[in-house]
Amino acid sequence: MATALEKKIKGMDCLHWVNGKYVPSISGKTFPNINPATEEVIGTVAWGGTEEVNEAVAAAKKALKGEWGKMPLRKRSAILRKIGDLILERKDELAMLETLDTGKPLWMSKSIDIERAAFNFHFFADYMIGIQDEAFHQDDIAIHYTKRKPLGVVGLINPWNLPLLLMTWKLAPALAAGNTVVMKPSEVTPMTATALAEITKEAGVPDGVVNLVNGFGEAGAALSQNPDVAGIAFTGETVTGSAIMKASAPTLKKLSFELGGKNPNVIFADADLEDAVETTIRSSFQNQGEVCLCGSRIYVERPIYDEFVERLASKTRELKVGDPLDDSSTMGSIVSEEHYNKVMGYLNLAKEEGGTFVTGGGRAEHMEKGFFIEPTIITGLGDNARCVREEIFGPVVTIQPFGTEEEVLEKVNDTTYGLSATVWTTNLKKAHRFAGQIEAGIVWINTWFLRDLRTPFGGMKRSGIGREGGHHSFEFYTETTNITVKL
Ligand code: NAD
Ligand code: 6OD
Repeated sequence: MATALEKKIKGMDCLHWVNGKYVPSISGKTFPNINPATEEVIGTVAWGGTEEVNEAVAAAKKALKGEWGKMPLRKRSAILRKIGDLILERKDELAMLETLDTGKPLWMSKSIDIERAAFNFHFFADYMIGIQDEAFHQDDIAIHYTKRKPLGVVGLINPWNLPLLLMTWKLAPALAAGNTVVMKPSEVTPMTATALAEITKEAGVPDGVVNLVNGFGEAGAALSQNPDVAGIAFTGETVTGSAIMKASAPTLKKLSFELGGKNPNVIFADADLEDAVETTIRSSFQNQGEVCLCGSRIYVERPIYDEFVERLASKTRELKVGDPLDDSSTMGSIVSEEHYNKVMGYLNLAKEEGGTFVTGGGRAEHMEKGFFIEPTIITGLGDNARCVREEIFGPVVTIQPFGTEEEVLEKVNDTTYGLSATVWTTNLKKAHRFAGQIEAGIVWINTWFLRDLRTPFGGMKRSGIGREGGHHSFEFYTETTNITVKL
């Protein structure tokens, strides 16, 4: 259960953060922030648009010329480490804000979102020290070497599902590389990023280096259009990625996109079934299924199909959808009314498409208020059903049987997305052979969402452009000059 301290935190009003200070919108306009688990208003959010974005970008541009970019590496690294430390010091408060904003269980906010947000800073504080440049001097004619420079002012635009985890996943490497930034959190979940802004100042980040504008898509669009923004790191829907690419085209910004997915989870007959079922519960329903990596298309080899469906359904019925502040809840509410309606729309569609609900199929009726949906397993849908092809981004999975490796590989790759995939088999040769043919940026074998922050993270096809993590993040957040010295 939530502690007394956490119960006291009821939300907060969110302003913008420009040049080291919280500021309201120029127009004074705000919009309400709703707790999706109670439908109560928990604060107001400053409504930023082009004017606010332009001010924030101007502050970030000015700060580029200041001490930040010139700061010795060790000092900048120490500041990043301190941000991580301060996030951990404020873990209970930040976790509460995250839960009030998203509806996810508080224990999850603490043990996953906020822990990882701190680790993002600790990781990049260390990693930045080891970044290497290149040098070539094979003959006596010249020496060639590269020098990395910050990209410049970078826009960080993020979604609502893992708000602080994803914002810090971009902010930490952006700062490590010496950039200045304008953050644009989701309008649905503004609180932790807004709190993070002042944490960066407390840790020693100079004014103007970190800025934040709250608001809707128009604020993100203004960032994408601003000629002084050198790059946009965006996580969100594929269609929003297209809009950002279009808006950024006239000023040819560098883009890093982490977009949607419809990730396959393939279970071969020789899999360790117990492990596959346990992990599939997580990969289907963790964070209410609102994780871009969730394996929402499950394919099971025919000899074990019935047993797998039965075992997964039985474990799914043990999940407890409930009050996010209650530690015994395994799932909380969907993030917003709008998203709840979208997911419910897909459940209605599944019925029309001829699907069978093995579990769930609608609202969690025992919850009087809030946007709660039962974990839902659907069988009986064909490959062309919209629920099998489109990203639902909720606690909904489909299961289909397959006969051969070739057949399932075709199904796995028959999608415009290419973010991640999971494969379950105890046959090592098959695991490697199959994984190597999957058109996705990330493939997990006999596990799911097991992360090492040095590895490339991102999707192919319409699931993204570029990779984040380790040196891949530095490739995005820096520009390189090659210098040649004639001998
Ligand atoms: P979204 O695309 O609707 O919004 C994301 C952000 O973009 C928000 O801050 C929003 O205000 C802003 N935005 C909206 N319109 C914009 C525009 N025209 N220009 C610039 N910015 C704009 O996404 P969402 O609904 O918040 O998040 C869910 C989506 O995010 C899902 O598709 C999910 O798969 C994806 N996602 C992907 C990853 C990944 O790593 N690939 C991670 C998390 C979420
Ligand atoms: O673990 C990460 O680094 C990451 N970017 C996770 C994204 C999850 C999507 O919802």
